[in-house]
Amino acid sequence: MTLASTLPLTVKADPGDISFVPATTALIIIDMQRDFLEEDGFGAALGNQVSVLRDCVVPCVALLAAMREAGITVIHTREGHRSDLQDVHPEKLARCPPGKKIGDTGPMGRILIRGEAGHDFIPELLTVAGEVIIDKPGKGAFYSTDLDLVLRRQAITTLVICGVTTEVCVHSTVREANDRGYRVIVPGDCCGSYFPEFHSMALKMISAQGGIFGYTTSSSALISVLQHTAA
Ligand code: TIU
Repeated sequence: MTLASTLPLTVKADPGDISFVPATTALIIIDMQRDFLEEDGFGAALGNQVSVLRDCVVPCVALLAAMREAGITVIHTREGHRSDLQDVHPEKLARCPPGKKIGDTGPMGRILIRGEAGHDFIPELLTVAGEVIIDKPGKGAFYSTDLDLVLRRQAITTLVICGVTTEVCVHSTVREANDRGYRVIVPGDCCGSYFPEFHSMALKMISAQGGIFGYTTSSSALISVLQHTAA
């Protein structure tokens, strides 16, 4: 296993180029689950056209490979709930359509329930041994999880955050991370939304005002600095 470098790298980003140290950086891939990216899952139950999300899969796969190669910590999150629904706020349930609520049975098993086929990661982005999985009941990955503990134990200070959807779970996590003092870098092409206009505005919101929540960049910019160092 590669040990991540302690030397800083600088990546082209908005609102300005930003440095990060591989050894104190984690890649957090948000909710690349079948329930969001495939037909008949939670995303579709909410009335969304899920095929729109798939553009971010190939860039995510490439970024994940480069991060693994560089020895950078990788964390995957999944949105989902206990089978007895004890961890679903009634308010969240109330906003699901009848017959397609969280816990109802769909073609990929019970919608957004841990252990069901739809709750699992898409086959392109499966985990490997040693990578932490955070099962989260909310949109933000810090809410009601041990993510902050896992990161602080490894002295992680920079988070590269990507996944789906840009303006919902990615944004919630970016905001939570920013408030906790992490440096946040978001590769925009590794994020996806059911609404293209929300995707682009959500990315702009992160880097506006001098980087109010963090930095935005691309997978190719990150991969090129990581590979340059590895060579
Ligand atoms: N509906 C939507 O855009 N997103 C979610 O419900 N969860 C995540 O973003 N993962």
